[in-house]
Amino acid sequence: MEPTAYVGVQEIKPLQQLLDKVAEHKGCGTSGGSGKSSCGSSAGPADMSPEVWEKVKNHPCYSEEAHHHYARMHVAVAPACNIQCNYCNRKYDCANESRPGVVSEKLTPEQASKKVLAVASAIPQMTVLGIAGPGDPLANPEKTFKTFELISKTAPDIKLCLSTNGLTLPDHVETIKSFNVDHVTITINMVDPEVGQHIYPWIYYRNKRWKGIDAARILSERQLLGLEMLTEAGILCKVNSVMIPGINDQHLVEVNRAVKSRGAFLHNIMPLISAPEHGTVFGLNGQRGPSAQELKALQDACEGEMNMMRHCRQCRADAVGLLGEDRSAEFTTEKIDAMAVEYDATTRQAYQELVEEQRQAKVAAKQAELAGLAGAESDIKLLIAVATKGEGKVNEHFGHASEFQVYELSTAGAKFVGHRRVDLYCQGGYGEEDTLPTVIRAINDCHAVFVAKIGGCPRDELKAAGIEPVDRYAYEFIEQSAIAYFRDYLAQVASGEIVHQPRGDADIRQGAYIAAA
Ligand code: CLF
Ligand code: SF4
Repeated sequence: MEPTAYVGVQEIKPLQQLLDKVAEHKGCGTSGGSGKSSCGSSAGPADMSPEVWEKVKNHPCYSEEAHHHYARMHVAVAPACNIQCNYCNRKYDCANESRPGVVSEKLTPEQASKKVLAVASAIPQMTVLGIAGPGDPLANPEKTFKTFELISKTAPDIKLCLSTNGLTLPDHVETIKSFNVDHVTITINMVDPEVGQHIYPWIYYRNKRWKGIDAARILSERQLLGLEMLTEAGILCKVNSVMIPGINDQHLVEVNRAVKSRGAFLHNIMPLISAPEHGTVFGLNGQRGPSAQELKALQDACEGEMNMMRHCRQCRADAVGLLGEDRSAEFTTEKIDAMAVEYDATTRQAYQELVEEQRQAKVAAKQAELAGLAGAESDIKLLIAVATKGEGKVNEHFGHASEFQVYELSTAGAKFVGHRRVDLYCQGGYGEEDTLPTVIRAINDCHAVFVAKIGGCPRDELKAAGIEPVDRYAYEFIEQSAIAYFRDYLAQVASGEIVHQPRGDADIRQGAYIAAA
């Protein structure tokens, strides 16, 4: 039986230290009510040049807004790695872009190419192919670039994306350019070798194994050089950082500053996922991951400096589908071998045009609702959790949700600030009594949960925990509904009908990441 106590934000000492650091950090704010705080990965065409918007507008990782509508896929063609991270166990996929404990089916470039065509035909909103493991793509350059070569010939409308630890990145920038890879992610967890030595026990570089501070220094220099070279070449760079409380959590503010000054487009701070059963150094020595509010505080801290990604799902090296859904099991090698694959770019384009229409309707609905908040004055901010299966709508039942999307509501509007994985409450048509407390703990910092439908029992328990179940916006757009809810909430506070109370902290459900794998 897990404990049911909720952790108040004020009870977490490291979080307070982090907030102090934030206050010192010039340019950072906790994303005030200016509305400009939306310059996170939810940024739109008004926030960037037309060329950049063209690159990000249907990339589900580079645009939060796009991730409700467009899908990505990974092909696991890169098994080897040239460094060791303390949060990684080589039995599993690279934890720099995947949650630990997940094993992907390895493919040859030829198998990968066929898989991409099969997925692109079945999922016309799949716009991006990424290579993110299971080891480091640039420690396997032949396989990685061969895969890009095959796909750029057969499916030129698909964007190519790459994720690396950065050690050999400077050696490959020219090749990356030559394949028109527009998006590269580098995992940078530190810019100070003193910090780095606690994350990386060794690297293998220029035919030699380096350890400790030397290893961390070389890695950091190579990562930052690679970043500079890529941004100079006009390639959009995202930096991933794993937040490891007590090791690099406060330092990530400096990492943020360093990568921003070198032209990174987006910073994705992800929680450490660490459990003894993963067999990693951190898992075995009891290193904890951050709480939901610790993660959010750090992301807020860095947001004044640059675009922050908050919708990363730490997906598998063979992930397929919208972020947050996992359709990889539909596309195993065995199944693909049995498929007759026909790549039809015209049908894909027609489908994507429909997606764009829906997307524009969503944006228009949000803007119209936002007008109703104009002139409202209040410091109140609150979080809501939303059950959704895509399209930017409240369209999932409470019991069927494997994650909740979290929005922060303020007079600036509704802003996506994260997601929480949960175990399914409804199993085989019945509510799982044991699961409900874990779901509640995952959204414990939220004032309300928006759902398409909810049963009587979870409704009562949520209310008892102080979370309002809201089903009156079923199948409506999320942001429009959230703004309408917030307007009502402010009115109720103003009339004295309710008293605004801050909520506590919430869990990042580590176990659920594994269960969903
Ligand atoms: Fe894949 Fe990464 Fe490209 Fe996206 S994932 S290589 S940038 S296409 Fe996206 Fe997945 Fe997070 Fe990565 S949600 S783990 S950030
Ligand atoms: Fe593991 Fe990825 Fe780190 Fe390599 S770079 S050790 S595969 S987490």
